[in-house]
Amino acid sequence: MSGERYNPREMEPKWQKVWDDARSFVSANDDPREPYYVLEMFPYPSGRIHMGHVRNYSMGDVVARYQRARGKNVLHPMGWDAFGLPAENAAIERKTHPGTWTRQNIAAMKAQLKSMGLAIDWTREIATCEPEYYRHQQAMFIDMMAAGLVTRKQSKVNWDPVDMTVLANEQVIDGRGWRSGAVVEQRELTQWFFKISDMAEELLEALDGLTDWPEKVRTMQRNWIGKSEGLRLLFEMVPGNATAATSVEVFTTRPDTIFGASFIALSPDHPLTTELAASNPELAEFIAECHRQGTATETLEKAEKRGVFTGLHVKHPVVEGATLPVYVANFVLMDYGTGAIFGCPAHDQRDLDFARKYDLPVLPVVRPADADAGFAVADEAFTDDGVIFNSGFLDGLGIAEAKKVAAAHFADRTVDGKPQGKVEVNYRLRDWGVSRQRYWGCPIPVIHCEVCGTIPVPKKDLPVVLPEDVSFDKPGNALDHHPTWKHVNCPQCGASARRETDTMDTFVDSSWYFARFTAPDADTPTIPAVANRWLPVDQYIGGVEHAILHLLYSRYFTRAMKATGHVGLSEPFKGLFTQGMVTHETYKSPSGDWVPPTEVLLETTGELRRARHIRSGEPIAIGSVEKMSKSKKNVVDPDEIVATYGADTARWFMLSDSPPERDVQWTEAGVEGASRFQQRIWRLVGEAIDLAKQFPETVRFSDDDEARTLRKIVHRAVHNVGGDIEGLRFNRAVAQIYELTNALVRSAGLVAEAPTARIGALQEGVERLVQLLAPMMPHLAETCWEALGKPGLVADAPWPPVDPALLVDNTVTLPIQVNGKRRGEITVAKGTPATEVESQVLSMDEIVRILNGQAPKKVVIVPDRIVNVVV
Ligand code: ANZ
Ligand code: ZN
Repeated sequence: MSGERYNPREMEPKWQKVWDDARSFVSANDDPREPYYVLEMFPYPSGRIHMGHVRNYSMGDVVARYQRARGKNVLHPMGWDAFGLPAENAAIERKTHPGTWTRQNIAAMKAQLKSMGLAIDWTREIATCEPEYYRHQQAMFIDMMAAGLVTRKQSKVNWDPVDMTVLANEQVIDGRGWRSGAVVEQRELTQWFFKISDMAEELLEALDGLTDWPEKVRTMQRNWIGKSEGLRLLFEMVPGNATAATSVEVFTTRPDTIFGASFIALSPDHPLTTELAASNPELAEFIAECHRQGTATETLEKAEKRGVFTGLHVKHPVVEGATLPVYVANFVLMDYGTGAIFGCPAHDQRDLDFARKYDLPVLPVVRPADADAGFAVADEAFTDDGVIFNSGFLDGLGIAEAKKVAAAHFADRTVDGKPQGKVEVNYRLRDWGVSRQRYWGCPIPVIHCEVCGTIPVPKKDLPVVLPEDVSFDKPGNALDHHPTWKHVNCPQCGASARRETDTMDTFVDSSWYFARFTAPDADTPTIPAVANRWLPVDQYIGGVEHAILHLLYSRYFTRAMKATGHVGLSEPFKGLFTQGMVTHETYKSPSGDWVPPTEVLLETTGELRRARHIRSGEPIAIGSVEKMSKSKKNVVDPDEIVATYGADTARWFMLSDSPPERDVQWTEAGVEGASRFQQRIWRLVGEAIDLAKQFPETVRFSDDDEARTLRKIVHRAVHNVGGDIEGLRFNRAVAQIYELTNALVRSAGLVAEAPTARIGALQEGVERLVQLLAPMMPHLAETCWEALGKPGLVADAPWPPVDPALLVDNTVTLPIQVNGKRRGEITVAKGTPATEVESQVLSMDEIVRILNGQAPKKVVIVPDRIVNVVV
């Protein structure tokens, strides 16, 4: 059989069918084995899988197959994050229904995933766009309303004044509507919210317990939640101001800097601002401008700090007789703290930029410990720790101490009959606005009745199904435009009422799919006992781009499901792994156009690499290595790779080349290397089979030195590969397998020259190698397993046991005496327990022969010294 090339194109579909027919990866909820849940973030059905998916699912698949081999009941499901805007855009462009487009994409991508040979339980497949899924989401929304977890309030949306529609953030390009090109406005709309901010503290604290998450993800979540402890501080208006307001309340985290205050700034949306703007055209114009600028945190941070003086003044709270001017400033947000600040330019960069622009005083009040009283601030605010100065009763204190003293000082004073200062904890985390004015999402199950108010759809009337006959001719929410859908009778009083036409943010869909997988056909959202058995997900794998929102929302939603009785746990993901990206070189033609890798011919002469266009022959410039993206055309299509090299090669390369958390660069040379390795394994297995046929009598297992050396290599590899897979160090597992293969190839050469006892060890080694490969190159492994004449599927074979004696280098060799006569020896790990040594000795060929079926009278073992068998 050696000599034949391994043909993945023939073997891969064959084994995929065998696994399918055997239902190899279907997991039962009542399986008594220990459960293990491995999950990769489910894909959006965009149409085709990309290399990032291949990498992600290859990793999850290794874990799934490995844990199965370890005897676990593995849950490894797949589904589709199937709602969202691209389907509506496609509907507009192609005049198809979003559902048609989505379901076609799902079918295409499913076929692609199947061609990868993933060990997935497809019987649990779910798509979030199907009523069978979203009806349960609607039921939970109603439960959450009843539990007080949902609220309705005013919130800003992007409004396209030409298309007369709300735009999603990604539809606003450079401040303009993506279709109309009109300047987008901010509008207030009543919207649905999940009250996630109520859980800010809990979500923050519980991060400490997520020890199997990358530290960087936990840090990102902490920052997103953004806890800050500070003070609400009242500033008294100077009498005679042109307003009825008698005070302004600010939020500050730095009351220690109060002596350095030089102005007050209000948000453009502060009620006082609104009041003043009524009679101040300059201010009104400024507010309008701020609204055009948008509220995205990013834009605000980058934008120039600007403001308008209101004409008002407040009293300086600690400097007798001094006053501070009141501005309206673009960098003060209405929905944080109190929507007003005091500015201390010397110790806050935004305040400093502002002060320089409007010529306001910059008085330093914190100096570095080693600076003197002449310390000044130029263009950079001083934000480090230091010593308070220029600050009356705070002088000489450290920052932390000064914060406390200042807080106590203001707590004792009153303004407007209230304490001037009140300690307060603030969180940056906002409530989760889930309303979307879109068709292709989960309808919010609510009815608005003029008599009864806003009431949930009775559960018996669920699901609230999206209408099929929709038109996308008009911009905006097709659900709202539908002629009949929203007109219903009130379920309470029967009067004519109106359905809610907002649909849910698609992040809601992905906040509980992992729970639905545990009982995908249940007629309740979950079967709590089943969900509690499977969850939390033991290992979740996905892109770091989801480190904040998706993971935070899932953590919140799991808590909401707990509060409403759908699960019994708070944290959905025990282990989290974020994989790096797949990158590729970029190529550019002389005219400056990006050129896809398939059109580029690479030539290497020595150190020099050059590229030409395959068809035209024109020179191509080799550019930097970038994340694969359509815009730079540096993508490789998984289908083509699978067709050319096979899925195993693609999987192997994705796992082999870099640590999984780092980026991996896709290169032709790398894939070819992986493909050659596949053939090498196949040749080795063929050789081992031929040798076994050639020397059938020497195949027996024997334990001479040579054989033991090889066996040590084999057992160490089994041990290490298992450990590396458990630690998700796939590239190291791959490296171990390469080494093992080298050792086995060498050994096969030696055996061929001079058949020795080593042939048994070679045989064992090749079998183990195939088992180690099975999680990574499952098709090749099955083919080899079959060729070796092993029964059943390697996918069902238990992970090979490791002989601990072969892992330790400090072994001892004990002489074996039978009735006082030396009959052989045994090598075991130092300190091997007597019972273990005894059972090994009694199973040795030589001893079995001497005992001739009799049981020994006595076995005396002096640990690490000698074995005496008495018959
Ligand atoms: C005075 C001060 C002096 C401040 C100083 C900082 C440095 P974190 O830690 O993120 O909570 N702030 C308060 N409310 C704001 C709002 N609605 N929009 C924009 N900025 C706001 O930040 C709290 C600090 O951010 C507060 O402390 C306040 O400025 C500002 F040397 O007060 B500080
Ligand atoms: Zn009613």
